[in-house]
Amino acid sequence: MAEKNEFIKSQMVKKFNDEIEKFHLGPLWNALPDLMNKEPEPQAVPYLWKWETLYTKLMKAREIFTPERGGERRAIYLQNPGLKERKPWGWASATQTLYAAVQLILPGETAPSHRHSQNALRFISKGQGSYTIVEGERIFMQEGDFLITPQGLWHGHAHPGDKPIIWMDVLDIPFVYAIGGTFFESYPETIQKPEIPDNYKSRRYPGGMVRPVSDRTPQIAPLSSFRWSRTQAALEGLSNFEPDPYDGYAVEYINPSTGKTANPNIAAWMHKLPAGYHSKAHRHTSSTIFHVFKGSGYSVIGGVRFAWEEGDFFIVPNWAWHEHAASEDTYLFSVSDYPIMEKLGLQHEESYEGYQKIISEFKPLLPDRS
Ligand code: GTQ
Ligand code: FE2
Repeated sequence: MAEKNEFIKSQMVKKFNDEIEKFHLGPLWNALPDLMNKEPEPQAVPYLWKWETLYTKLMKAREIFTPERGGERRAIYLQNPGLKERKPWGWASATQTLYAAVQLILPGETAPSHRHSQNALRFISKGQGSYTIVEGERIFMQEGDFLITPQGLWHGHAHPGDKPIIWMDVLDIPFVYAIGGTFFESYPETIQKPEIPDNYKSRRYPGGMVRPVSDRTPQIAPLSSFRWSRTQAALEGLSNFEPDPYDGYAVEYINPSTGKTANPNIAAWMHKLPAGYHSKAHRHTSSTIFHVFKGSGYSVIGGVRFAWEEGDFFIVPNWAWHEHAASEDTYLFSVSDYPIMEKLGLQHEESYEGYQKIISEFKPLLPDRS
C-alpha cells in the first residue's frame, strides 16, 4: 500500500514538473543536488598540448591566414575538451574563465589595432623583434617577456624583425562572456601610430622596487611590459630562500601603482623549479594554465601523470589536486583566475596528505606525420 502511494506521488510530481516547464518554470526539488553540489565539480578537464603540435599547426596556419580586419590575429586557441559542448560560455575556453592561445606573426605583418572589454596578456615563447602598440606605446618583445593589455586599451601588433615570433595570449573571454560584459571596437586606422617614446613604461621602471612618485595614484597599466632579465633576476634572488611548497620559487607580476596583479582578473606568475624539486599536492578554486618556458618534468593532476617539456601547455582545472616535479632546472609560466575568485570571495584552498597515487599516464596528441 505504502509502495503504491509512493508510485502515485512520483507520477504526480513528474506530471507537475512537465506542466510547469511549458510556462518556463522549474521545480527546485529536482535541480538542487546538481545546482548546489557539495564542492566544485569543474567541467574543465586536466589537459596538455605538446609544443610540437601547436608549432606544426601554426606553421600550417601561416599558409591559410594573414592577420586582417575581422579575423584580427593568427592565433590558435586551446580548447578544453571538457568545455567544448558547453556553448556559449564554454566556447574557446581553456578553463571555465580563461581563454589561451598561441599567436604567430611573421616579419612585415601587421595585426590591426582594436580594443575590447576583456583583459589580455602575452608571454613571449619563441622569437623577438615584433612590437605591440598599446595606447600609442610601442613595446618591443623579447623571449620571456610578459606584456599586458588591460581592458579597454587600444592595441595592435606589427613585426619589423626578421624571424617569425610566437607568443602566448591569455584573456578572460569566457568569464566576460558569461557575465554579459563583452564589448569590442576596431581602431579607425589599421594600426595606431606611436604617441609616446618606444618602451616608455618599462624604461620608467628600471629598478622594479621604486616607482615614479606620480604613479602613487592607481593606474590600470603604469608598467606594460616585464622584461625576462628582471624576472629571472628576481627568481635568482629568491633562490637563497626556501621554495614555496606548492609553487617552487615563484614571483607574481604586479601593477606597481597598486601592488595588485598586473592585470585585473588574471594573475600571472613565473615559477622556477630546480632540478629534483617535487612540490606538495594541493587544490584550489582558481584554475590555472601552465606554459613550460624552459625545462622538463611532470605534473600529477587528479592522479594522472602529465609529462611536459619546453613549449608545452597544460591545464589544472579548478579544484583538481595537483603537484609538480622538475627533471631539470625549469621555468614554468602560469596564469590563473585567482583575482576573480578572490574578488568574489570564492578563493579556497586545501592541501593533500603526501603525494598522489598515479593511476594513469596522459597520452598527448601529436601532429600527423604525413
Ligand atoms: O592579440 O589582441 O588570442 O584580441 C584573442 C583576442 C589575441 C589580440 C587573441 C585578441 C588577441
Ligand atoms: Fe585584442
